[in-house]
Amino acid sequence: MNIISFPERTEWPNLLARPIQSTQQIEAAVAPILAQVRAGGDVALSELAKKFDQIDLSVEQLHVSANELDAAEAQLSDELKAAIRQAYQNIRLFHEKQKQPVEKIETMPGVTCWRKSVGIEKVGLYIPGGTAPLFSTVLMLGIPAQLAGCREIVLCTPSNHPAIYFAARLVGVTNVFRIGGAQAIAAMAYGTESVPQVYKIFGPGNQYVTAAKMLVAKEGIAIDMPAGPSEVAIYADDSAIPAFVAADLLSQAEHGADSQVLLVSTSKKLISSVNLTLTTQLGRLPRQAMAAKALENSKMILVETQADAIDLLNAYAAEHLILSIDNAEAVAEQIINAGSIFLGNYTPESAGDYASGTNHTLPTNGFARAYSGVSLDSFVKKITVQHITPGGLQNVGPVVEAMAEAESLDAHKRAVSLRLASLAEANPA
Ligand code: HSO
Ligand code: ZN
Repeated sequence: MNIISFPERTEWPNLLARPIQSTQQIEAAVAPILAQVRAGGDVALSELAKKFDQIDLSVEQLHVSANELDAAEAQLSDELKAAIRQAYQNIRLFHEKQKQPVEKIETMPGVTCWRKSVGIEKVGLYIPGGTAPLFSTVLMLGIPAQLAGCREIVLCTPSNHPAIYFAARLVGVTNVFRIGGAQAIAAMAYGTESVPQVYKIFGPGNQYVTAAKMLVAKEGIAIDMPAGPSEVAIYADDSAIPAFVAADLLSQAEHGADSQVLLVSTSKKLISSVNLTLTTQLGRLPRQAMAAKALENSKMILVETQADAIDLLNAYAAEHLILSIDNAEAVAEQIINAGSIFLGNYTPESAGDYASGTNHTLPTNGFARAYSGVSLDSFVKKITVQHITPGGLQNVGPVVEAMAEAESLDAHKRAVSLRLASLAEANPA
């Protein structure tokens, strides 16, 4: 892997830049697909399946039947089912604890305000087909949707992998459709004869799927976040175990040729050892071609001090950050930009990808500077509620009157003044 020693701070932006993705061309290719689905509904979906995926799918076959979903269970080993159920429980527990009790706040005597959480009524989950059947993502999106109380959970996937169907059943997906690509996003955004329209769309996908999500977002459909290729940054010192570090780098590199991994260290020795074992481990991977391509975009960076390492990592804002260092928890306190942090030698990112409990849908491409990963919050809206008593209005009313008058909004002021006057009339001093 590319090793860079002691780069100047002025070189950091270049060094940390993600491979550039030109979205314009892709958006131009995707826009007609969206229009076709919007106008043609189910028939368009079956035409597009033929055109792009060379599959004959009648309009009736778009919907995956309950029988097909149930049949998936018998096709999985008991071991895998037990693993999925355990992951389900851990993820559910972690997300369940994100529920916060409603707290009524009296901001002034007689003025009470609170927020209530309401699950987004209809949500759509997209699970890509492609080289890896991401049934773990069904859990990561479906569990918070289920906990949030979303009434309708629609899932589109071009894959018919039984584990995807099994996980869909576990999380209580209402309807599964055999639809992939940008057309799946269009189907959920606009609705068709068989696919219900949803209000928010979640899930990873290729550049076409991402472009489709961005386009429907402009039309007012909410999306989880702009998803880019997977990334991991690892900060390791001499307390790290080189073979573990290499394995973690490869675990993200194998996602795709466009993935990016980064190793940061103050130890030259550690960097050399990781580089050595990386080559050996890479040679043993079934997806080595893809991982090798990703490593071409990747770097090992030697820095002078821990302070440099922390600044660099905050500048990069990794989707995943592994701290394989002595004082990992203390350093984590100084990390201000990252999607998810993994501490110590025995916390591989894979644990978070599948089963420890945290969500694996995380901000990539530097979005961790301002975005959080998917959580229960992503599936709920918070509605504020307030109640003011007559006495409360006498307390807050004059404040509103003064401000409304200064903004030259007389009707606003009068909505208060009328009431205060009527109170004064009923209870003359
Ligand atoms: N690391 C991916 C999630 C994933 N890994 C799914 C394995 N399966 C993005 O966070
Ligand atoms: Zn992963």
